[in-house]
Amino acid sequence: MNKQATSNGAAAADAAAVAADIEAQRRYRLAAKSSDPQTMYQAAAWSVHNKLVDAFDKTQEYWKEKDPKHVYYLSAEFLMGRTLTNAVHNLGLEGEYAEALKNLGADMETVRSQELDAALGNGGLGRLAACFLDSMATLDLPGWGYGIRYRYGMFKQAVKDGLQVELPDYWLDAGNPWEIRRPETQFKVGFYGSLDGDKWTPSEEVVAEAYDVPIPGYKTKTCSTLRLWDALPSSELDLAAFNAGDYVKAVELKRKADEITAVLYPNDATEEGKELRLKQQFFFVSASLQDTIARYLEKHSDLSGLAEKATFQMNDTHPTIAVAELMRLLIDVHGMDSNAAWGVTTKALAYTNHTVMPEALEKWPVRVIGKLLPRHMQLIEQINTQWLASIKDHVSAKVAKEQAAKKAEAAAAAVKVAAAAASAAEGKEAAAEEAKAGEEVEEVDLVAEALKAYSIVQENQWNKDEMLVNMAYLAVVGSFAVNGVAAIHSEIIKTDIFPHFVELFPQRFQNKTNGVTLRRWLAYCNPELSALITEALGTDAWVKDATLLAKLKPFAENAEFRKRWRAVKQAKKAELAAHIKDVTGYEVSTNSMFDIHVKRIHEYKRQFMNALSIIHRYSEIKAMSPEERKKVVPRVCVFGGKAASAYYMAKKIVALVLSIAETINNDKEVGDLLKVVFLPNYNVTEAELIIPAAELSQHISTAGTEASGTSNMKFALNGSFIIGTLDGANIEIGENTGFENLFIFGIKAEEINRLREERKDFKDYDPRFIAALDLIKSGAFGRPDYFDDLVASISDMNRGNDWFLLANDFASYMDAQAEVDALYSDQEEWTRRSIIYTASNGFFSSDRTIDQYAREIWNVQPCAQP
Ligand code: 9GP
Repeated sequence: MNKQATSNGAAAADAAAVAADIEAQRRYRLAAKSSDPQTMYQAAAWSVHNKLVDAFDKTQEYWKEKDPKHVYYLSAEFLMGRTLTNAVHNLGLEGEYAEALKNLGADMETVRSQELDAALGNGGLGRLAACFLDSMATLDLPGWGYGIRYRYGMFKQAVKDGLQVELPDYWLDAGNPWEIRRPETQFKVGFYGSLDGDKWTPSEEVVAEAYDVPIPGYKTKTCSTLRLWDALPSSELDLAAFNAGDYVKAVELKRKADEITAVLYPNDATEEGKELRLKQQFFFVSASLQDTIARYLEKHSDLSGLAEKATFQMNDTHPTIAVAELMRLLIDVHGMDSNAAWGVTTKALAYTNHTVMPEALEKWPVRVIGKLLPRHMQLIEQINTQWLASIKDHVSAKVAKEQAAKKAEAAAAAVKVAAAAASAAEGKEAAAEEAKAGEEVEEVDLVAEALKAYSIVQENQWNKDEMLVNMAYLAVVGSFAVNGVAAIHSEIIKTDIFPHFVELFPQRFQNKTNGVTLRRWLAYCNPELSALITEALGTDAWVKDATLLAKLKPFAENAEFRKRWRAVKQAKKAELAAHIKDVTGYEVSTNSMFDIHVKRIHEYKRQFMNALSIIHRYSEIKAMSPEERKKVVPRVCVFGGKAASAYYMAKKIVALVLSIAETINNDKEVGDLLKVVFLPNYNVTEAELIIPAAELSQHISTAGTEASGTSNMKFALNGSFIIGTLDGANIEIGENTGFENLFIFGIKAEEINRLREERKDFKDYDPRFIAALDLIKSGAFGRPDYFDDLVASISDMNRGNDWFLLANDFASYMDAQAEVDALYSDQEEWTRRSIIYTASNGFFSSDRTIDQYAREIWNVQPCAQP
């Protein structure tokens, strides 16, 4: 991929032009005299920015002229990470920029490390959205992302006194060269107020202002956009209040607007928090819909054909207020009648479900929606009423059928009773009559009762006085397509989350297995491995056509190739080891196996189970003789991930990992046989360093709980083994790689309900599991009281009761770990299979995923400039 800039005259001239451009940016845009790395980064970034603007304008002009159908990806999260490397590579200018910076006395690596991550996301959901944007542009698909320009994004995680602390992430502090402010693109968004019939008069208003983040495709002229909204007050200052000396009131509007775009996922435990989250969701959805409608109307006279030109993909439930907002815009603003509006809405919206975890299947209290968005609550009630009316016949028939079956059963029983009675004839008649009377009364209630399971507006099961809007149900009713993100997940949502809807329209439900962009997650983050792959295949075409990776398979049998493959892994491990030393002070040996567990910290992801297995390993090593210790496969166990600030147990898990690291790493007897590291502030940039260095990666969620996972794909593509459960995309990775190459353990998804019912007594747990818990309780890792609740959550019937079934899986997890050690001892075989991982998983390119979305859901065609 690397163009040989220096050996090629034209490229050298280009490098000179790039250098002149970088200089001009430094001198005139930044007015800087110094050449420190931050200044050079800014200058280089602004220079790339200009090239992106050119590409962006040409693409958008072309699309405007051709008027192709677009997809609009509505997402509360976009976890973009850094941009510089990605942009120069996608533009094909990496050689020129590296050379130009060198000529200016700077170095690309130092310069690029100055960039702060755009962490406008939490985890897999947000990073998936970012990968999708890259693939849409690369495939020349007319598509935009729409989201919020959070000023602080996700918090910055630090460690203090062995605990996670959350710090604000000032990612915009030094300015952001990757965005274009669009003061000419503004829309008003209203909240609260009153309803007169169906006429809504909001009492608060903010202005949404657009910022475009250009998204260059790889080896194409296409450059699309991620449009992020900032909130401005409808008037900067209340001058009357200011003059009257009420300064707080004078700036109140500004404060309220600022609040909307301050942080991702404000804590919604309080009523105010809930309102703010809904406000954020409505804010970006309304602005995005108004924006697309305005652009559509530049070319078309009315909105009846909107769905032929636009699909809005709702990423999880966060943007699902779009169902009501699109209806409102069509009816109230554009004068469409409500039936026609419903037709357009349900043809334009599609919904992706990303989880079965209740916390992300949002349910907003009717009270909160009614107060913040009274017109939308009215529309949701109307949608629900009509929806329930439309299915009443179906539900009645279903109830009648069920009743008939029961009746037949009851009649048979009644006959038996009657036969036994003294007067058979009398008894029979009386029993039959009795059964009939009972059923008639019951049937009426039964239909109403059965309809509740389909209702968008539902009673809160914990508080009978509160009614909730089930946003996922609203999304399913308001969309033409609903999809899950891995094969198993798409089945689980059909059976467990939306069974009533599947029964009505099975064809609406689909699967789109996730993917990741091979540009960022292999080509750019692992240039050494990339170069080796390109050399072996004789082409870099695999960066765009991931199926070509399969041609690597024969190289797994080549000893010389394996040696080079191992050397690359060793180099990446050395980079990570240096980083670990920098950040934590711990020295780790690159002769150890690098065993990585990085993802959001959550009980279902079971970092706790990994921690317990490490405690067991530690105890085992301690108990060994020096001879036995020689046989131990040394490991460096690396953890990374943020615990949501209000997630009590997750924060304890972080603390536990930090505590065991402290004890084990300082135990001289154990030395290099076992090291434990918690790398703080796991983000995209950290992942780009960690993943290429991994030899084993952990994806050990309780089966049925992880929708897909996407880091498993990134690890596999970088030749890392997977130890994991039969969950999410692990299953499809197993199908592609061969299950014999994965370390699979644990229960199956279909077993979890039964096992939750049948949980054992603590004393019957695996003794190694009990011993590990005992060691925590004994204070061997410090603060025994602090971990009390965490330990209780998996060992106390009354306090958590091991909901995620760690105890059930522990023994087979330990067996799988033993297999890992055995295979690692055979480095030739280990390397052979590592190559097989990379060669087998081209399927998980997000280009494949997006191509499927485009063809099977969006009906959007590529539109490339000639
Ligand atoms: O937890 C899922 C993860 O399994 C999946 O890979 C990712 C992208 O589809 O979405 C995550 N879901 C969320 O973060 C919230 O629904």
